[in-house]
Amino acid sequence: MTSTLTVRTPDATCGNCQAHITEAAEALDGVTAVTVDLDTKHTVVTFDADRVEVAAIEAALTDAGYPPHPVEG
Ligand SMILES: [Cu+2]
Repeated sequence: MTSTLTVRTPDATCGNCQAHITEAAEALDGVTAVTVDLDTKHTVVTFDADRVEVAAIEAALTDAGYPPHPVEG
């Protein structure tokens, strides 16, 4: 089942950060799309919930240097 995870990644400041986050998340089996919005600092990960868990995605972002935070509001 396709799911999306939206988190805040306040450490993302430029295109390189976008690339690093995208690369880290897409390295996980089951992640199908990643978008990083540098204005809102929101990262949206589209994934197959049967193949990868939210915790694994969050761990991958943290390992890459961009610890995810809950989206406010
Ligand atoms: Cu950067």
